[in-house]
Amino acid sequence: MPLEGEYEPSPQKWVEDQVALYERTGGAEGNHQPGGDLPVVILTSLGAKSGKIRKTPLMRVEHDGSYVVVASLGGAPKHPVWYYNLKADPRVELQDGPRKRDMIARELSGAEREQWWERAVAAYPPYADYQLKTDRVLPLFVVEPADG
Ligand code: F42
Repeated sequence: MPLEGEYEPSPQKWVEDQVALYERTGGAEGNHQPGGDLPVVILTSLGAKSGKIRKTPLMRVEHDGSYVVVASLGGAPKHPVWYYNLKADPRVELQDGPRKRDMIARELSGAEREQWWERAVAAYPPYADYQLKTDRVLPLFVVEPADG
């Protein structure tokens, strides 16, 4: 069931623009990280305080139909705000290219986190540098199809 609510674009114009381009072209454009050529997905979440629809470009790390999203924020000392949305309500939507699906996000720990961390770093090596930059343990969420 798609999330319902009023879409509130990111206050970061380049993020707002990338989301609009990605959605307008079905992921054919706006599908790389700034200045790079690695694939990106769009995660839709519900604002934990506002209840608004939030859309966040994130690196695409996929395995057997599930994805991992990394709340890295470039290794900043604080979590990105979307982290709190997923903690408050695990129902998300993930758009990968032209396909947008209802998904459930679950924060990872232990061996399962390690397995997905390896996949994330393999897909986007800068994640390893980001983790070295901060004492904060970068949160990982596995994002799985809501219909199992
Ligand atoms: N960020 C990552 O953390 N990991 C990635 O892998 C990643 C990849 C990526 C690829 C391409 C690209 O263009 C950007 C990429 N980013 C990546 C950056 C990502 O898209 C976000 O811009 C970044 O993670 C920051 O997310 P943020 O949610 O902290 O954004 C802030 C600026 C924001 O949107 N703030 C809003 C505001 O109005 O200030 C509020 C957003 C929000 O969700 N508010 C909640 C609400 O209720 O509406 C409140 C939540 C709460 O409890 O406080």
